[in-house]
Amino acid sequence: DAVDLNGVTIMPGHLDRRAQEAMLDDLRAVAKAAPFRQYETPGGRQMSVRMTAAGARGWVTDRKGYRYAETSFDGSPWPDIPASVLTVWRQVSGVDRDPDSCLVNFYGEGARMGLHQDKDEADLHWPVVSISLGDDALFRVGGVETPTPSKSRWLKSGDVAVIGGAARLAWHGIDRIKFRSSDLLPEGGRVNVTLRMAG
Ligand code: MD3
Ligand code: FE
Repeated sequence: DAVDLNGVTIMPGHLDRRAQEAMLDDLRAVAKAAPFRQYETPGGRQMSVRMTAAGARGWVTDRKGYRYAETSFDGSPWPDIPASVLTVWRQVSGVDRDPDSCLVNFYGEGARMGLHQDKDEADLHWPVVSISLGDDALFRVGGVETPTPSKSRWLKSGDVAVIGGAARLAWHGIDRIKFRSSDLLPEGGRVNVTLRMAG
């Protein structure tokens, strides 16, 4: 059953093992066309998470700033959002328009994502859908005004989260992953897919 964490709705085990494997295959094809990269923040720090994207727009960052780009780093359009991923959005988002942006995050050993707010999207009323694959990750959600106080929960492979309403602007991050806690990725690590309406 669904779990609420400061307004974020988590659906543990939404995807069974077969669906996780099929989605991972689709995401490997995305990463073949648009390879994972370690982006630089505007402040000049390298992120520990590796990223790529699918859809009309992909979130990127470099010294110039955070933004949505219509092309990947080699100048070509991002690959299409896989059908397996769109299916989850249609099941859980509660809206009848498909997302234009699919960010794919890869967490290797030691990768983390500091507390932040997602506000680079043009219209913040649309929900965000997040899908976790692979290793367990300690997810943290704070408030909308301040990062603390916060609540945390381990996200596991196959868990899906829907973020809408007031929680859309909540501070959140990934404290750490439990490397090799899942055998979904033979090489270890965690893949997170976030679906958004960016444009
Ligand atoms: C809560 N990704 O890519 S997904 C991100 O697991 C990001 O890779 C994390 O935060 C990850 O921006 C967390 C769950 C999530 C996504 C968006 C949110 C939680 C959110 C937006 C607002 C509040
Ligand atoms: Fe985020």
